[in-house]
Amino acid sequence: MAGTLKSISGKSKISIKSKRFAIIVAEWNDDITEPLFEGAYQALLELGAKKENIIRKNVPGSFELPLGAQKMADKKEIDAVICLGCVIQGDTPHFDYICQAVAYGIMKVNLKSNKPVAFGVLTTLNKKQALERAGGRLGNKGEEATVTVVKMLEIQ
Ligand code: RBF
Repeated sequence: MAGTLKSISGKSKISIKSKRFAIIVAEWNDDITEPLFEGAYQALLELGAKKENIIRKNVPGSFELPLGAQKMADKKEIDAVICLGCVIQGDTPHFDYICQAVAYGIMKVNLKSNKPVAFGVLTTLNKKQALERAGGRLGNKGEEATVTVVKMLEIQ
């Protein structure tokens, strides 16, 4: 697990005050991806990022996250990218195709850009499981995606 905000708050080895972040949000299942965005955004602020250094871009669905991430990671001024999406198995026979494509695509952007690109994509069996991970009893995976990129920025 990436760890919680509490686990790195005040202990981070680097300052992210001057770091610039892009958050890419899939519009599909936006009742889930909006709370994921809030979790990721608030965590960045809590860890010291400046509002003016955080940009948000929407993409239609999770399948579009890798291209959205690549466009952002290609920008010199962006230091890290957070991808947020939600694919629900019950809703789509495309589940495996979408999940595999997104995971592989995001991993490729990490390696190609040499910048941290977080996979904050819920892949759940149903809406209830997604809600539990978007600010419910199992935390907020958007927040964890922020913790992940901050930890990766520490690796020089
Ligand atoms: N995008 C998601 O982010 N989550 C989904 O659960 C999801 N289900 C889909 C189900 C079907 C049948 C289709 C055709 C698309 C789905 N998408 C979903 C959208 C997908 O990520 C992408 O935006 C579209 O396929 C257009 O490239």
